[in-house]
Amino acid sequence: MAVNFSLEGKVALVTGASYGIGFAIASAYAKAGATICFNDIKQELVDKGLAAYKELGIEAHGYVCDVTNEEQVNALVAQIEKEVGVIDILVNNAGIIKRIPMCEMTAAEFRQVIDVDLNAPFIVAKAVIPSMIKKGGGKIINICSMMSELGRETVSAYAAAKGGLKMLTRNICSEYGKYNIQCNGIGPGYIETPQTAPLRERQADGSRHPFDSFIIAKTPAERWLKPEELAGPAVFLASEASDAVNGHILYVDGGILAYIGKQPQ
Ligand code: NAP
Ligand code: GCO
Repeated sequence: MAVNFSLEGKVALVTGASYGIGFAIASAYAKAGATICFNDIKQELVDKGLAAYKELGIEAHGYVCDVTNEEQVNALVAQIEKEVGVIDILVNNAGIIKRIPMCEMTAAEFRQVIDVDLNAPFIVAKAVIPSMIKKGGGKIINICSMMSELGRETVSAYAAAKGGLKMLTRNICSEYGKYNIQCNGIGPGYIETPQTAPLRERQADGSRHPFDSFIIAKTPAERWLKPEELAGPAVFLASEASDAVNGHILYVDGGILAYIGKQPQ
């Protein structure tokens, strides 16, 4: 039996996909046959994203939308349905992080991270599910994190959000699986994107950032991963090949979660 990894004829919305992980996933979806829709907060970034997709031969549809704003999200989904078609695949990718020791973080800063990384995936999923039900099914992929499973200093809000996103994923699976909607998560390891650039900055003496060395020691492959390495798992979870997979968080971490870390030499 041929396994169907094709996304031909599908409409995909990847949030926050002007660059970074979202851009890599959306580009892979386009190569698998999907029509790509993406959003960003700023028109200039949407325009930069459109140009970057075009360089890859991808005619994407870009929209300005703050995913934390329910009115903007509902208007975005309605516009996509009118201009492109019903959304078959949603990737809740947009996200922020604030690296601040918890007792120095303000409640407003904590709430801002929760708003983007947890409330927004709820808002966007809620906006696309009704049409998915009418159409007979759909795919929702939430971009989780190592911090869906682990904590570390300075990322209390992010870990709380990504832990919550893991359970929101399982709950959407539980509540909407009967409508042939599969909701899964991807838990990337440490990926080379603008979000992690501060953790990889070379020191004044040219040495590696201490956190860079830390991740090298925590990753069996002894390297950071690239956004493109998420493409295969993301296409799998968006395709018919994963119709029996639901509520699962697929960790694409190079083995970090399986590894205690390199022993001192
Ligand atoms: P990134 O480079 O910082 O890109 C994040 C994207 O989200 C940007 O396009 C950003 O747009 C957009 N965004 C932020 N807030 C938004 C909002 N309110 N409305 C709409 N768009 C918004 O991050 P990344 O590394 O590609 O990460 C993408 C996702 O993967 C995030 O959910 C992140 O938590 C997760 N993740 C990342 C890693 C990693 O190692 N990089 C690992 C695990 C999980 P602006 O530029 O306009 O802010
Ligand atoms: C951090 C990093 C991580 C990654 C990712 C790991 O500060 O620890 O930003 O949180 O972004 O979430 O899976």
